[in-house]
Amino acid sequence: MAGGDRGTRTEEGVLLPPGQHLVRGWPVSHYGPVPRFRPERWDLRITGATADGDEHRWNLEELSLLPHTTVVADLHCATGPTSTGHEWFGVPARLMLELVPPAARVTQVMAWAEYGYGANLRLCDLTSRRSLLATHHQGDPLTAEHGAPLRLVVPHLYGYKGPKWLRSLEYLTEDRRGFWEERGYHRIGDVWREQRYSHQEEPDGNP
Ligand SMILES: Nc1nc2c(c(=O)[nH]1)N[C@H]1C(S)=C(S)[C@@H](COP(=O)(O)O)O[C@H]1N2
Ligand SMILES: [Mo]
Repeated sequence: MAGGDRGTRTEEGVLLPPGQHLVRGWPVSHYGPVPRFRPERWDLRITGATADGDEHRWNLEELSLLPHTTVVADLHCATGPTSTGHEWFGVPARLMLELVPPAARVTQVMAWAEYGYGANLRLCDLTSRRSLLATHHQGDPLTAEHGAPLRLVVPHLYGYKGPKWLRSLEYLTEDRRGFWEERGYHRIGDVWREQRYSHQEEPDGNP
């Protein structure tokens, strides 16, 4: 069974993480307004403690020239709903970390979206085989409300760990909390361990 011995199998054959319920379709869920996409101004940046000390940037065309892959995954919101069967297409997050290696002292990464939304992630969650910087969903470009032109997808973590409208990855050398992590949500957010709330965090956890 994927993800260990937790979770329940629904009548539809979907393996649900503990405490989640199945929803039909694909709800839109985020805090704040949907940003307007301005292609001429848009870039993706990798900043912070890079091994070479430099900031790296890609525009959408440069990003589209990188190797892409498809990942089919469910999307688990930490408030309970799970939507299923999402086919994401994009650049493996692991590839970005290979192109721009973090300095040895980097402990985690802040994934930043438009309007200052951020999610802190461990390096191991980003280098996980199924983590993706997605541009497409079920073969079509992402819609504005679902994160166009780019969103982070980390299938084994709750939805709040996957910023829509992704703009940068910042390599961090100290512990920092993202938007929902500062508002009572878990700093790791593993759905199969039901790491939903910050009060569940263990003091010796990593990061
Ligand atoms: N920029 C940004 N990304 C975000 C959020 C947000 O508020 N802002 N909410 C997250 C949460 S809590 C969830 S569950 C998913 C929902 O994605 P969906 O609207 O495509 O279903 O987006 C995530 N990405
Ligand atoms: Mo969510």
